[in-house]
Amino acid sequence: MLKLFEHPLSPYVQKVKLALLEKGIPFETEIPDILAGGSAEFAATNPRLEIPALIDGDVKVFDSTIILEYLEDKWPTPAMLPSSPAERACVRMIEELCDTYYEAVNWAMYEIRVFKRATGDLAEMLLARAGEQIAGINTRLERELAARQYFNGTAFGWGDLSVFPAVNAAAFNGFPPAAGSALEGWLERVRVRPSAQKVLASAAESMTGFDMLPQLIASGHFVREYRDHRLEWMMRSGGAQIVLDGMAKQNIRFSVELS
Ligand SMILES: N[C@@H](CCC(=O)N[C@@H](CS)C(=O)NCC(=O)O)C(=O)O
Repeated sequence: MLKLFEHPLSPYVQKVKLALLEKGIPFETEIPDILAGGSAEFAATNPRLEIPALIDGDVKVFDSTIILEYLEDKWPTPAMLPSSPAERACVRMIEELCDTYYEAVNWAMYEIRVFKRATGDLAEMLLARAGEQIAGINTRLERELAARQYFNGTAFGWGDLSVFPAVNAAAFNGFPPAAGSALEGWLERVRVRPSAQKVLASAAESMTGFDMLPQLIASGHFVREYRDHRLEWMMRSGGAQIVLDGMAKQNIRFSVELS
């Protein structure tokens, strides 16, 4: 059986789980202890020590997009990618925007609200920036969706499983799609799918004990990876001091140096 290294709140993991569930592929899950370096099996599956990472027999795959490609290649039906090259390029570009732009905004809100990297005026300012950015990307997604039922066209697919974790997390954090918008209708349509219901149920379950997280961060027992677009979000949105504090307290990390 496939084994997925995961955490139920990770939007990248949620993309992969949605594809597995929509395709009806059985899989088991394990939450790796990233702080302790993960198991040897996890480290061998993803040298970056990030989730998601997938094991299929002798095959080890990391990175949500590459895992989605692998699943599509090996289990082509039901197809998550549309059939024409232009439509395929379109949903991949939507995925790219969600993975490298939208995701960072949601991640930053967790850093501030749950991990308490900032409080008071700084927190308020950063959350206001996040709200403006979400309004911007939701407007863009509204244009992409246009009059279609799904980002994939007439059926749920790659575009939808890429957008859902992002728009849903923003809504959960108090920034839902505009009332009466096509994006709002789309979110309601996707939320009731059995695959999305499963993903949301395990995400909700994983949130117990979250009130302990600020203490774990402050004590240096919990370290989060700041890389790429996430690091950029902090720097450009006014959180440079958060990055410097995290480096000084060693409760942030950058990506693993490969050997
Ligand atoms: N590009 C990767 C990104 C994966 C990623 O950043 N995962 C986060 C969880 S959402 C992670 O594992 N971070 C490790 C850490 O914070 O130590 C993908 O698409 O899979």
